[in-house]
Amino acid sequence: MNRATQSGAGRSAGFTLIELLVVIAIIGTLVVAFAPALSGMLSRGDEAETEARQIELASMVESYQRYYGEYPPDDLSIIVKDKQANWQFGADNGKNTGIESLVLHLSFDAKAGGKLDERMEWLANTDGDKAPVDVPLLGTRARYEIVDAWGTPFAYFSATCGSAYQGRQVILGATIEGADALEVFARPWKHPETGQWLNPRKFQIVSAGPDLSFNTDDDIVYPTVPR
Ligand SMILES: [Ca+2]
Ligand SMILES: [Ca+2]
Repeated sequence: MNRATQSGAGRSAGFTLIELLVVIAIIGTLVVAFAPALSGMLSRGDEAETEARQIELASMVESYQRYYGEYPPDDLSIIVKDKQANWQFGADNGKNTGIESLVLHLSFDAKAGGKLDERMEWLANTDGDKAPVDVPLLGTRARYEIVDAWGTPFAYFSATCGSAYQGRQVILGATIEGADALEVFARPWKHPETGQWLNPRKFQIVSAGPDLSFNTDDDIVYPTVPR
């Protein structure tokens, strides 16, 4: 009786070891098989987060337009309203200009629709520049950009100052660990079929997407580019 029990226990331990190895092998196979799908799911999560930021931001831009009668400019040298004329932008380094202008214009007056002080996690200062005085509402001299889910500043284009959008902007992109930030160029989008500007006379908010480069197929554009 005793011998039979011991023998059974020995077999059971043996099977457990084999089963363990089989389970490890199965897990390994599953990880290899589903890693691309998992990566794709994470990427889609970043895309959804980026789109959500664009939609909320667009709502702030429309609120600003309803309040001031014009869209926020994408050029820091342009002061749209008298009440902002005394505010000091400081010297422009030519980087991230459109989105920095948007941050500043949304940060002058809470009644104009800007709620960026509630979205500080969206803000980064990839080029490290500063204004001579604190930015109203944000309470800091940092000239912030609004970034997408990959940490690249959005490109903000406004057609307020003419029927056409201005040319390219220089964006200092996401910092990859151990490397200098990437300096990339962004251009406003045109409708692929008509060749006309997307959202004419209004604005565009463009994310470089997962490839961190602008004007490529994975860009996430507000409003959406028909493809
Ligand atoms: Ca900046
Ligand atoms: Ca891209």
